[in-house]
Amino acid sequence: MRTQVAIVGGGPAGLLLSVLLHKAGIESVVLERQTKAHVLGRIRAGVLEQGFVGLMEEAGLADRLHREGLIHEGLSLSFGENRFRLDLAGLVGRPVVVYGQTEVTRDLYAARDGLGLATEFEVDNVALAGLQGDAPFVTYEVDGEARRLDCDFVAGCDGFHGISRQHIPEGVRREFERVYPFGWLGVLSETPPVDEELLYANSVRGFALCSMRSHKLSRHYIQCSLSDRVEDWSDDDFWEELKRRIPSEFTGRLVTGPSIEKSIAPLRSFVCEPMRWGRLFLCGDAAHIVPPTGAKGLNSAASDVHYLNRALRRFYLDGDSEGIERYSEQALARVWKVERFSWWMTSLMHHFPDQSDFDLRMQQAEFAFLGESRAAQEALAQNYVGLPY
Ligand code: FAS
Ligand code: PHB
Repeated sequence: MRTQVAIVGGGPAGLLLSVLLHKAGIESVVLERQTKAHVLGRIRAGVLEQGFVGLMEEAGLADRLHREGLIHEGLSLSFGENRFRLDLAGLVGRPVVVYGQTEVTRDLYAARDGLGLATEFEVDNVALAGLQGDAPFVTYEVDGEARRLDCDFVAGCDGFHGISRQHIPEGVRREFERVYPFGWLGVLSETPPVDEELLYANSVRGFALCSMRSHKLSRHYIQCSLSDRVEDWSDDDFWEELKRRIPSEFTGRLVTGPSIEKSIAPLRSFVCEPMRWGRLFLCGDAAHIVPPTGAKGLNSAASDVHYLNRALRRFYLDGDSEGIERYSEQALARVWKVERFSWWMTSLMHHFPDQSDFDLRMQQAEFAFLGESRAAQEALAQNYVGLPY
């Protein structure tokens, strides 16, 4: 089989790239390790930057997003009983949209099916070859049958645990990582959100986040120990701990209920440089990971897609290779700013097991300054709504 762009990974990055390339008449094939049902069963991100919405509009996929997405013009941040509202729209003139990654992925798969775009599911033993030449190819198996996909370029959109990044030789690849000494225990429940907007809370007991997917579906998180297992937390224990971490003005409004999904996610900051090697381009979690505190994981996958889509269009439509040559430099310039913001917000809003009393005072002083300084709030808002592409 032959195509122009082989896309390894059928998550949001790979799917969005494939639809945008199709819009420009550029062929691609998506190779996905799991079944479609498995991919659609993942509960992950919940907040979209305007840049992401713009890409979905460019792909012609934003109708349901505009119908069902919740426009959020602000959010709350609390430290113990101290709380302030960050007026995103008032500070930087833009909101964010609350619309689950699951729905984004559903819209992307529906669009690809409607366009008749090729996806190979349950692929095994994917390997990349010829990346340093002008005729790369991908080998893989489906039901034990060996297959080969010849292409011009490979987009490695296969996430943190994928194989694409490993095809950049160790002597070429530089990896930067910080693993955080805690995880997030997340619960999805068919209960109304505690407030109209998101609440990020820090307390001496640790971080909590009150988010949502709709006015009837809530998504809550609490910081937990890395040694915790989901089965260690009953629903009641989760709700009681969440109440201890959010301001008392919210606890009375919190509607609890049975979890319909419960999972623990580890937190890490990670970047791989470069994001290109010959005809291979890394995109999304395959190249970088952020702690979800700043709601940037899915959104930084989108900015990579923007740069790669633009680079490949210049190559195929204008015969111009500059976008391809500059992809890694351009993508990384934004990735590192997003990494910094996500690290900063995680450092501010979590209780670190080894933190000293002085560290706690530093967190409290930074939080107090944020509450008083419009300039500090504007900087936070600029990052949260999304830095320019
Ligand atoms: P993905 O990991 O979504 O997709 C990669 C795809 O490649 C997967 O479908 C995988 O099955 C496939 N794949 C892997 N290896 C392969 C191979 N060898 N061959 C073929 N296919 C292969 N971000 C936020 O902004 N907010 C959040 O709250 C949030 N919560 C998260 C919770 C968890 C548990 C995780 C893991 C991530 C979370 N993220 C969150 C980040 C997440 O949303 C990612 O940023 C987003 O999924 C990135 O999309 P992709 O780059 O497409 O990677
Ligand atoms: C979510 O709704 O899952 C969510 C929202 C904001 C974050 C992280 C997760 O920062």
